[in-house]
Amino acid sequence: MSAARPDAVSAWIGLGANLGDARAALRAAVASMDALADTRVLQVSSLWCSAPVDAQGPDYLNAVAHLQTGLPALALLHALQAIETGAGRQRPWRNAPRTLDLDVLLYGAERHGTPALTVPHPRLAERAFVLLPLAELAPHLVTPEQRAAVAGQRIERVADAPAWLGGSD
Ligand code: PH2
Ligand code: MG
Ligand code: MG
Repeated sequence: MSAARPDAVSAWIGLGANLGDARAALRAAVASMDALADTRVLQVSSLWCSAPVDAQGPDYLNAVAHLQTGLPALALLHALQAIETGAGRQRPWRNAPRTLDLDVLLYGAERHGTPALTVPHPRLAERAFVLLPLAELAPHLVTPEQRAAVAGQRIERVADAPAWLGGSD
């Protein structure tokens, strides 16, 4: 684990996968994020199983991780994309099934919009698979109205943290 700088910011990362051994991919991604320069994983949510939203294919496994990082937002994005690539991520079409997806949901209080990165994530509030694990870690970041708006989406908590991060299933 590399020490985060004292001026590091809190970043909230959405993890998802619905191809291959999704649980193993999410578990490995948590370890890879913790190994990034100037970055520590402070908290990881439970593991959730969710129906694809605006997408086709198998059900997803999803989780949210809370990082403390000294990396600037774009450097963090690029580091997450390298982890996705290392996990065999391919991008044949928009929202295609994937071996690993790592999305920057929130980067401190920063509001930032470029073609490469928009934070807060523009679809954060539309997705139960983001809001429910995020609310576990940071209830103050999710309003009752946001929860109510996604109440119709199929999602189920399948494993507690940190148990799902352990070596055996
Ligand atoms: N990711 C998407 C599109 N749809 N649906 C679920 N349930 N989980 C995801 O992670 C997900 C999705 C695009 O990144
Ligand atoms: Mg995504
Ligand atoms: Mg993504």
